Amino acid sequence: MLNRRDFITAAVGVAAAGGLAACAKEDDSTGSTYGTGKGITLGFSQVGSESGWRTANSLSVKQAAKWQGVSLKFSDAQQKQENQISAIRSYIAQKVDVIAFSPVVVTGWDAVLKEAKAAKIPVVLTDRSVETSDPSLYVTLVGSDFTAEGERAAVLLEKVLEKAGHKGAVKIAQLEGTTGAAPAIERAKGFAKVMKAKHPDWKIVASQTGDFTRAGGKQVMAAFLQAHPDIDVLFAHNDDMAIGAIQAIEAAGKKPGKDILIVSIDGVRDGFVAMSKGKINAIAECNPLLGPQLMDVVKKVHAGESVGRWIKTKEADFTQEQAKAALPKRKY
Ligand code: GZL
Repeated sequence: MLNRRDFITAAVGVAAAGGLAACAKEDDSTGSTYGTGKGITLGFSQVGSESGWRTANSLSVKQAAKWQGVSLKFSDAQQKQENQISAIRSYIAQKVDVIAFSPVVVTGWDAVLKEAKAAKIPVVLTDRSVETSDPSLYVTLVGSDFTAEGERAAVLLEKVLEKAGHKGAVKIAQLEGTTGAAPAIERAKGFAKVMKAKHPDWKIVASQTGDFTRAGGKQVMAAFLQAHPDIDVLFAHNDDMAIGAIQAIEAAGKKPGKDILIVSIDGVRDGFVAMSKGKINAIAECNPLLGPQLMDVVKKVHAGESVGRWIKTKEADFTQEQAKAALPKRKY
């Protein structure tokens, strides 16, 4: 039997919990309203689990679906296009209401997207885009501007070089993302555009894919250092490859962030930790928290409402000075 004090404590606890639950129903602080996706079944094919960015992205999609009451069928393709195509075919067979996916590479989707169109199932792209001969094969893309991210990384490198007092030629190694993936193609393009327009003394002396993974970044950076011991800068298409490269740089007896300046893209927690330790000099953020925007689009598409062709995510740039202060507030 509860005594009076315990009873009041318990009652207050229940009321508080109820209150929290009640106020939580109004807003998940991302502007989406609670439970308005009930009755919708979404088939989602995820690239894989190759990076910290991908982990945060998958969690965001799952949490947003739960919050909005969308019934989510989720598959992890282990970075294989054939697995994504199989998953999409399975969603078509299950007659889901909407299909969404993050295409591992840009090409090879027309056939399966035509099957979805024939089955009258709308398709939403998230994160990465596709090249297609028929724009009607998908409704919209919810994701970042990767070319702009490459340009932003180059502008961050300008600041990093100035702060380091670097004079003269700049020898750059580039760790590319997955071959054929939109972020890899477009980040390289954006970076090269700024180089060509403003920096004749910058030269990319080595460039190879590390497949967006830590292991890939470490292995390829070790090879880079063998062939080019005088590299000044590493431009990595994501933090996970940069973190792998840091291990190779330190194994070669060099100081990452000092002997070799590092600029990366993503802004995952471990990237911020490396920046706060002085091992990465700057990061152009690529926001993985696409879940709420995706669910809002899915609801609109299901209701037959029109949506924009490209729903871009908001993101910022961070230098070492900002890293420590920003770290506690990072959501991923
Ligand atoms: C970018 C995303 C990329 C990240 C990597 O939107 O597709 O894939 O930059 C991830 O970390 O593996």
